[in-house]
Amino acid sequence: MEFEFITVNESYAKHIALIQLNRPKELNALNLQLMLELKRAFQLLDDNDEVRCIVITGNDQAFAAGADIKQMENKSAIDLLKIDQFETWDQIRKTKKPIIAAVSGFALGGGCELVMTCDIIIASETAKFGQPEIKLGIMPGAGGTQRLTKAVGKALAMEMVLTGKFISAEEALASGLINKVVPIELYLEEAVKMAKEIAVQSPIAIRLAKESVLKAFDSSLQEGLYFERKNFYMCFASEDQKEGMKAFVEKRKPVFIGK
Ligand code: DAK
Repeated sequence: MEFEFITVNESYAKHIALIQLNRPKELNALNLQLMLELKRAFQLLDDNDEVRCIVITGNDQAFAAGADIKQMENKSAIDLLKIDQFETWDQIRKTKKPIIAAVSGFALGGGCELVMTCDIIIASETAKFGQPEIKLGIMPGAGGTQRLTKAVGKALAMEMVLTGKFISAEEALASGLINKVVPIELYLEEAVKMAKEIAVQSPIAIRLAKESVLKAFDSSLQEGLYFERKNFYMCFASEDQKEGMKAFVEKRKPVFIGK
């Protein structure tokens, strides 16, 4: 796959694809083209049956320092409306396969929002998370006020959004924003390790389970429980369910095929 601002490796490891943001001089600032490339990459990987888990990363210095301020500077509200970047973000959010973010350095503004649309977040000790839009006279627009608040709670979210302060990887871990902090030389390796644990499971059960967990964010408990129940029944329509349970009874490792 040929892209200008990202690189995509569909078979980084068995059943695992790697997307790398690649605008290092601009700290991976998310310009419009980069976001369109990301949307396309996630669609292609979602459609590729060989891929079971997607890892997205930046570089040691930055995951992404936010949307491209230079590109946004002179835009009017109507320009933004016409560009309709939300369509791109919505499509990325709809990716069915699990996404693990491997984060080092800055994850700010749109960069932090992109990280929060991922399913699991592994960070290096140097990672810094923040929603500094307030310092630019704007506010988060790609889910920051909602996902951050749901992840870390009102107190810290309010402080981060209203002051623009960054939090460290350790603070992000303690507040429930991320899954794990590891030394800088290990963050990608650790993310791929977790991707491998996911990739050996039934892709069907994984898809339904991801969908069900995400449902908890935008529904009442009762609605979420009904949704979960439907997806739980659906697992029993798969060959993988039969294989998984048969393997348990036969005391061997299951081999899942995604059917
Ligand atoms: N945009 C454009 N360029 C950026 C950038 C950004 N967000 N962040 C850094 N750069 C560029 C710098 O301009 C600099 O370029 P040159 O001057 O060398 O040409 C280069 O990257 C290196 O940056 P610094 O020299 O500033 O490096 P430092 O280590 O001194 O500082 C920093 C690192 C991350 C603290 C600093 O660069 C910084 O504060 N960056 C801005 C962070 C920020 O405010 N981020 C939020 C941006 S607003 C939407 C979806 C999402 C969004 C909006 C709408 N829709 C769906 C409609 C999101 C909005 C945002 O993210």
